[in-house]
Amino acid sequence: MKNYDHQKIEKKWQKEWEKKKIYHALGSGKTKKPKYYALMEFPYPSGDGLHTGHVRGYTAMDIISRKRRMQGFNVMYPIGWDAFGLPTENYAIKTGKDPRVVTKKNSDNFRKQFKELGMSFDWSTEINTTDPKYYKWTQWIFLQFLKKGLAYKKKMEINWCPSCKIGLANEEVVAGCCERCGTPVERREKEQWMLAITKYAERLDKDLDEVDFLPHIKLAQRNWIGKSEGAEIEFKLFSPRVTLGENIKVFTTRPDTIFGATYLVLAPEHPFVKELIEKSFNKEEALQYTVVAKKKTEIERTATDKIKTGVEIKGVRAINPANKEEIPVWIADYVFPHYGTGAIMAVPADDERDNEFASKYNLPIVLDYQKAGFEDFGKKITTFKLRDWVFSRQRYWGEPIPVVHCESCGVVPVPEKDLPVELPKLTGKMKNYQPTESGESPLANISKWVNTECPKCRGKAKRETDTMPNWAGSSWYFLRYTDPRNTKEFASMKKLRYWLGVDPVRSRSPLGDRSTRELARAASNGVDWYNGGNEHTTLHLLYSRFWHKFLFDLGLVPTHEPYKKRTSHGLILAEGGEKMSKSRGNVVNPDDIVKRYGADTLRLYEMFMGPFDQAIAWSEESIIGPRRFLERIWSLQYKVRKNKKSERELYSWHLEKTVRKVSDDIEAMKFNTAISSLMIFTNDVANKDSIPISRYETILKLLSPFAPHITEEIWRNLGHKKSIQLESWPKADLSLADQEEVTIVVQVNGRVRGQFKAVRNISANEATDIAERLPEIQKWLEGKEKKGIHYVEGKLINIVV
Ligand code: ANZ
Ligand code: ZN
Repeated sequence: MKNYDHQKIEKKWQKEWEKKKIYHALGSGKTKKPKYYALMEFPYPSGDGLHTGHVRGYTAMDIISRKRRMQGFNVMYPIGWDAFGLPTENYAIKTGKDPRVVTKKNSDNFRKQFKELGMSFDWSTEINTTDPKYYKWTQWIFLQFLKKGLAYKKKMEINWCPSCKIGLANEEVVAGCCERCGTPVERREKEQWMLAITKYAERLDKDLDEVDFLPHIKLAQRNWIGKSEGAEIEFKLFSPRVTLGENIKVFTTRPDTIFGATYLVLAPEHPFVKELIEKSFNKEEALQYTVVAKKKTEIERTATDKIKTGVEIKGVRAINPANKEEIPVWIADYVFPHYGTGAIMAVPADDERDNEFASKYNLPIVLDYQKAGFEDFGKKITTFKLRDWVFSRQRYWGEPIPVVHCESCGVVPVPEKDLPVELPKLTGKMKNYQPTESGESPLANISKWVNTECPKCRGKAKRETDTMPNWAGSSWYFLRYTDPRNTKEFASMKKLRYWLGVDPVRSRSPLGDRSTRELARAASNGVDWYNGGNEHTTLHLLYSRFWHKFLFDLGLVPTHEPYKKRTSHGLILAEGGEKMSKSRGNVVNPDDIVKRYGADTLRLYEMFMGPFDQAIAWSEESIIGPRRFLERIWSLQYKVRKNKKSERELYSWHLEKTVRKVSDDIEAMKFNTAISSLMIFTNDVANKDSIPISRYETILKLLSPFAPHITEEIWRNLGHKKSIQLESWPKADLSLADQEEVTIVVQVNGRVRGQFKAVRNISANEATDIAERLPEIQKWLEGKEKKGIHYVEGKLINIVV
């Protein structure tokens, strides 16, 4: 009996699989198998290497992919590197290295690690967002946004991290601090490139109905988009000194409360504020308030525990259109400039925020007011919390925004034939480039690169020095995988159609009157299954849906949603339940585990450690369980009985139930319970002196997506010439699975008089029939009148006489 030598086995099969290209996805027309596109978010190749947290999500999609191949699909499970971004740039600056060199080294390491984990990636489609051949198309897509007026420049108050020296999107600010380094964020005004994602808000919200995302993912997207339906109501303004021309529009979701509106509130940033203050009696005081309020971050303003502040615009009044009463007008920072109309009618009787404010400033609270009909005042409007996307970064390591600024022509897009606009190589003193104090990109200092010629008038022009945010390359990468080496288009429609399926909305007519939504659900469209981190539920997921819809509108992609199904996994925490981080020094490197226990054990452990969607703490001690299980599987090969004795013995209800359970649990991402059912079955047979080969082979097949190396080795030891992964997935014989044999106890008048064996799901009638025929029962029934039957399924039957 040979020992289970994981190091030897794993290296051997990884080499063999690569040589035989068994994970290569075939193109359209090359196979009759149905396609399956399985995707896991591509990693940022950091200097720390892949950690055990990464392994969880990739292993999960690897299991799905391997099962799908065995189910007869042509599977693509691709991988690449989302490699632009700050950590690499900061590290490069610190060490004086070129970020390209750093990126190459890091991604080489990630690749090696992934291979050692036995991931069934199709390496022929590997991509890297920092490759100019890739970001050429990221820039090209940006130019399409520009052409359609969806990319624009705007002076913006931005969140500024004084430590990273970078502008942050709202999404990158967590509790008032920089998401990356934790430094408190400041406000700064800067010209920024923006992408008009709000133009797609309605569709991004509505089309969630059509996709199969986990409920909490849909909810998070909906909350982020923040669609709200209500009414816009106009209030006339007047002041004793002047007549005011324009009315104030307020947004309310409760027009029925208008009779209870006792004052108006404007956001400090409301466009009327400046002029109204001019006309007020308390100019100084009001002005002072707006200056202070505008300095606060949004986080400070939204904090619910904070004491509300505001100032009245004295001398300016409004008329409540419902009861024609004169009401005061205030400025307060609990009203936000970018939501609704930036102004509200305050109903302190029914709105908590208004109530708190009114109590503080002694404003009237009318409790008993008349309710209006919802339709009586109002123009119906819809508003969204979603804002346009700040698309500029003032850093080196990102895609250059492909426009030039010409002295006479203004902003001119770089002609498509001149793409990519490559980042300048770092030579000489540029090697020590730093983000600038002024907030300009370090690219601004590279005059040779910046100074260029206007493509329109050939006059002097300067290149845009802002680069794109690190969310750009990931907004369309799943499209590039389908056609990664295309130099003419970001991906050909033919390949996109094959891998994403055809959009049901476009091809709806032949199916007559079925609703679009129904069709969309029924049709195969988009990436079949996309798994990723919960932290990307609102940003990356929404951004990529937005880009995809935009490309759909241009006729460049075949579906209007990119992902058919989206799931997410919980984090792996360090031992003791803390977050794994380099600074805490508690990061577990998978390389050590792979060396000591093997990739199969690590994969199995990570899938077994707890429910997939929940955060779970690493525990070195617990790895031993999965390792022992694999050793048991290994030793069973020496107990195999090859001569098939009888059909009855070959199949058992327990095996069939295990097949069914593992198959179903993988689909539901209940990997932990799938594994435990395999363990239970194995324990069951391990106690016997031999195992029929067909049962053993079924177990190996079920285990192979989880532990591909050991199962492959044993499979070949059993004499098979081809890979176990080319076998088909076991099908449960459901009739057998239901035929578990149980012992049914027979009682007469509540006393046990006998028993018999039957299948668990035997009906009450059948059970009665058998019970009454048993000789040991018959003697208790003879000559007596039957009064009733009590049957407990699969357990007990009581005959009352
Ligand atoms: C009167 C009222 C009475 C309101 C009542 C609520 C309850 P959602 O549901 O989140 O969309 N509001 C409107 N614009 C605002 C802004 N820019 N900043 C802060 N608050 C604003 O919230 C809509 C409600 O939030 C609106 O309905 C408005 O207050 C307030 F018993 O109007 B309501
Ligand atoms: Zn010009």
